Amino acid sequence: MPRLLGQAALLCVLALHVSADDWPAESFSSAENITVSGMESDLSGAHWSPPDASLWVVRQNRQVWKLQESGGVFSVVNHWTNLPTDGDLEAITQTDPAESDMFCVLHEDDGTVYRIDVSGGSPSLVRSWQLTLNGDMPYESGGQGPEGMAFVPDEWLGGFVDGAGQPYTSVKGMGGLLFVGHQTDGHVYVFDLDPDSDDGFDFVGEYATSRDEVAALEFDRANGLLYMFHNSGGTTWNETEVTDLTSSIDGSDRKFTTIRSYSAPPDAGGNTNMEGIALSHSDECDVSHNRYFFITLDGGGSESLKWFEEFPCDCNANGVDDADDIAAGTSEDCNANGLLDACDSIDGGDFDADSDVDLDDCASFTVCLAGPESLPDPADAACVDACLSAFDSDSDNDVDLLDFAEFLGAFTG
Ligand SMILES: [Ca+2]
Ligand SMILES: [Ca+2]
Ligand SMILES: [Ca+2]
Ligand SMILES: [Ca+2]
Repeated sequence: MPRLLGQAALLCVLALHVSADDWPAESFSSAENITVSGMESDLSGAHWSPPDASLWVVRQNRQVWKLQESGGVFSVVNHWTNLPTDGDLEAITQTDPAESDMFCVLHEDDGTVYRIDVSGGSPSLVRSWQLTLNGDMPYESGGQGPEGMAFVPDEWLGGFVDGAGQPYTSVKGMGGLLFVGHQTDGHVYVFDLDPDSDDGFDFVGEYATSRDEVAALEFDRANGLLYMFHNSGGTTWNETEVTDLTSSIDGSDRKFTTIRSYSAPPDAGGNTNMEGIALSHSDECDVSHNRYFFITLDGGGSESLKWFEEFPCDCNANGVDDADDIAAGTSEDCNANGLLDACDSIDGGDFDADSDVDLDDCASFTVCLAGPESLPDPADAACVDACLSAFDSDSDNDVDLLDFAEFLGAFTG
């Protein structure tokens, strides 16, 4: 084959699978090991709950732990055993994170989702839905079954369509849809659950991903992106694929749009049977624009649950890490609170977007003050817009003493 033609053919092959970016957070060995006794084998799924900043972890044999951070350490605040479910649990999520005593777990064999209430201390079964019942989603076969689960509220389903390509939001009463990732073919199956009826659900659609295995799903309620974790089933590869839930026809499948992919941490050695992920949401970023990412390992022994603190935020959901947005000059963080200003609400005198108008905001006012009919002149010229959003109350493109009078009126201290 002529050399150029050969190169073109190679490029076409490469284009079939867009290679993942390097793991963006700290190394596996640098990440905190937060494994506790009892997690050393068969740990399978994880979920992050923003309202009380809790991490939920499920083990195959009907056990769930809830952990919270205090003083830089994650420790167990609850541990439930013998859940009223079948045996092989592989994923955990919440349909409403504000309900801090309710969660759902997924049974791998037949794809049953159990909704559990722990408000009474011991776990009680609220509802169950066997999602394989009507043949929409395959049972486990040859060790390959439904392994990942995430709930997506209706407000984030604007670009989502059902299997027929039609816009779809929930109609059964749950306020969103349940996404289930399957190890066979790496497809995601979406269901509309009836909260009041055992086995009451509608099948919404089946979606291909960029890999032929899905081990875990986690949805970020702050940026509307779904994080899909692929595990080759052993030591070959692990990858996090990010989708905005839009999809298109790809051969005989409908396939989710991939806006980003990350390789897994490369230094986990042979210990790469990663089966679960959780991540804090992109409105929980630190000042370096990073957040938490957790990985569970099946058979990881004393290192079965790892906590990474440097996973990048993407609060504006553009597939670009926010720190890179800032470096490229496409976005700013003028109030230095870790969120891109486009993700903040900077207005009404509240420059640092912390829901008050106080002396901190007053200090920023003095930086932005340039007098009548002059654009603000902050040290970072890219922050003119942030000055105007916060302080130009009469919308005449200056920050002057007329605006200061309004600022004083809004002062909350
Ligand atoms: Ca971004
Ligand atoms: Ca900001
Ligand atoms: Ca403020
Ligand atoms: Ca003004």
